[in-house]
Amino acid sequence: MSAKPDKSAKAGSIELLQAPNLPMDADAILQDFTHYFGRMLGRRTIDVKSPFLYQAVVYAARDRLMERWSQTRKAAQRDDTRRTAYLSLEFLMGRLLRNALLNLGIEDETADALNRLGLDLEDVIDSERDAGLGNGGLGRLAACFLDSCATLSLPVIGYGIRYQYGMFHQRIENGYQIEEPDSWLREGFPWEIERIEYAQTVRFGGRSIVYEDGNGVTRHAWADTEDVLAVPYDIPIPGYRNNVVNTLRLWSASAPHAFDLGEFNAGSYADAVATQNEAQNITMVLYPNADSENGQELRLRQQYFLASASLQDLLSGWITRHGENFEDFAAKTCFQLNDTHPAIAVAELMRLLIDVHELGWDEAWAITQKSMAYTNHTLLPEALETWPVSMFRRLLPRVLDIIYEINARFIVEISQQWPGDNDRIARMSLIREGSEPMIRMAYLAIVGSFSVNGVAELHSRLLREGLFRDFAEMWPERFNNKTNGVTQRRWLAACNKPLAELITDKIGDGWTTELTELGRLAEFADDPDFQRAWRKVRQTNKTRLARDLQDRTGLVVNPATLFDVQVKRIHEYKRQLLNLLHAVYLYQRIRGGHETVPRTIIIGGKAAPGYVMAKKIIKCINNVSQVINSDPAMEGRLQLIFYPDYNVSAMELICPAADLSEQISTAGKEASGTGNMKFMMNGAVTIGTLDGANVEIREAVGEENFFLFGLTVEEIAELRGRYSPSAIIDADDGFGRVIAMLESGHFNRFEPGVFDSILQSIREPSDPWMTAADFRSFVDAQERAADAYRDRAGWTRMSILNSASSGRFSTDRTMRDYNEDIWNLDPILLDGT
Ligand code: 26V
Repeated sequence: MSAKPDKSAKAGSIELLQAPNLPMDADAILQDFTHYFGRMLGRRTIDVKSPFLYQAVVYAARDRLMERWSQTRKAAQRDDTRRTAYLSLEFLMGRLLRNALLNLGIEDETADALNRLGLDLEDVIDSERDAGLGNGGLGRLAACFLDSCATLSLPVIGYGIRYQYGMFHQRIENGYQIEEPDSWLREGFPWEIERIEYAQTVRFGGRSIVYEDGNGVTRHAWADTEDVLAVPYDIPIPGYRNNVVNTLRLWSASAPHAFDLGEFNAGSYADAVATQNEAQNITMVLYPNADSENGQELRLRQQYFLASASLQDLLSGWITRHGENFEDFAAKTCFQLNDTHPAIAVAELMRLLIDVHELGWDEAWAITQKSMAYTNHTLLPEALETWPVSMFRRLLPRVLDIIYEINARFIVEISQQWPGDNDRIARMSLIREGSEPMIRMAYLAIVGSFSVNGVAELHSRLLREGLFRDFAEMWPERFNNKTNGVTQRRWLAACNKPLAELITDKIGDGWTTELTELGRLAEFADDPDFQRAWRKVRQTNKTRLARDLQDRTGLVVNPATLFDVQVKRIHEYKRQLLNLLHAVYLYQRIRGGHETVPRTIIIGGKAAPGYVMAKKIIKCINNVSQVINSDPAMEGRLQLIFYPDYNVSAMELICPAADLSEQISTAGKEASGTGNMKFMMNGAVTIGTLDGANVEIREAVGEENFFLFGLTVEEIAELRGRYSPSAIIDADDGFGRVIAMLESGHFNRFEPGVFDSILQSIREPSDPWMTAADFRSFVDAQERAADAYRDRAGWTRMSILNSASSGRFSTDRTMRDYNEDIWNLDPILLDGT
């Protein structure tokens, strides 16, 4: 690399010449690894356990991303094309190393280099900690989106928060979940680059003031604020073998000055240092989604911090390129809001355009409405965000003014369209009146956006017809569906290499960037040789998972059994309880002498620390598991295992090994699901309700290759009000015995009463999840699945067809859909491509 004066660079600055891309062979990688390990990290002894091996490998790989990264930035800069900022409080990235090597195409070369030192790349890959900056589906979806956007060369930048503590680790003690902090940054995170030069100031508190500027124009300002510095850390997001490297920019909070001089001079040194601490608190910890965490002030600070820092960042880039001319801003910028979490960006963009850049209201509103797009990820009413007006007034007074103004103008619009319809105004108002008036963030997002989408066909329909009905009536053209997906690079190529190789041998490797190519596997679904190879791979994967299960739980698992898997956050609507009731049912049947297909039921997932019922469910699964697994009569027939500390890396081991994928939520409650897609892609067969993307999965694979059960959305609605779970239990002997055994205290001899609340919830006529209603139909579907599993060839065929039919569920397709209907981005054109 050398330097030269560059006319395009800022006056007085010198631009480094673009260096040629680094060599990708094992020799060169080994040389760089040695340099980083020995000279940069200052280590001499190669010990398999050392975290510095991993760091040195990352630096060697990162070097190979660096030139491509700056080339990507340059190309976007040069062409000044339209771009999208994906705003999300969560990016559940998991491990990054294997993915980076895969996308760069240097996995073998890196393994080779390490081999020469007697090291195994797999061990190094396994030593990486998960970047657990998300709760579950919503955060992982954002991570899959980034991979697909880079692969499609779409100019999309992710904006998020660099939490010091990500998703907690889960330990199980006496069956109970114990949370442990995830200090994932402790040994350093070698992927990130701090960019202090792009730090932004975010303001809180103070008061909103009105003044007249020099030209006699009335202006607003925000005075006496407490300021926090937002420092960006950039993570490279490589596309699959296309030389594109996009950016995930995560903001970290710190005090604007190391010391507040006023306080320092007043002698309060400790208070001055504490100020630093207060600022850092904003990005200290990821919130787990639970009711009890709703309405927390620190969470609102996080949301505003992300929105404000990201918008300022984008605006300052704009001004560098265009000066204070915002005419084309909306044509060249799109903000995609990942749920309502960053929805405050609607008001913040207005504030920045009006107060800082001195645009008029109408001009600012036109820009905002043309650039914002909102994705909804849940229908659960308790998950819809509202914030107390009083909290806004204290924390963000000027932003509150703007929300009131948006609402006032919106209400005028409603009354023009529906004169005198005051009920409608009350229903739609951004403010829910009451003793504690609340701001409805979803409504703010809808009013401020040109696009509102759900994440599966059913979910989008329910949004239009139910939750957002009034809004869909007012602006039908705004509402659309974008069915979720997952990236096949991580969720097949990287996590299931044996299957990926088998598939590629058969149909070539086109599927890595065009997943519908998998459809060509269908013609081999009955081919005995292919079936045998397919089964062999699946057996290998099941053995690998069995080993992992033994490491984690001490239980010995037989890989020849049917692996029946449900892994996801623990929530009542996902009905892990229904799964557990079935386990007890099987237990009783087997004790009664009934022979069935040997089965290993695996349930994994975290409960939000404040979600009491979810934690009880974990305890109950563990207690039942204890009884089943220690009963000699179950030996070789039934095992129930709770998988502790479920996370992204765990899913990479689990989904290639599952036979049966449990997607058993109450119809109408799971917006989409994405685990369902990972399982399907890897050849698991789904047992599920007509909920979320299950509907589309079943359509794609055919009803004969899907175990359907349960009430539909309409049937659930129809049953409400006359639902009588106790009557259902009384009328069904098998079900009655299951409940009786649970109620007898058989599974909690030493802790009487611990499961009372769970059992009560099942018997509750107002049970929103209607577990009892679906029990018998679930058990029947499970029996059909077991029968099908007995027929080896028949099951293998179903397994192959599931994988073959998963083409639609790639985030490459999802991102093309977003791009065609919402973003309209041109792909990045790199020099020489
Ligand atoms: C949030 C909260 C917040 C407080 C009250 C309890 C509660 C319960 C659930 C949630 C979920 C937040 C949104 C979310 O994670 N949705 C998930 O998004 C996935 C990606 O679109 C989708 O596949 C899942 O079905 C959906 O649950």
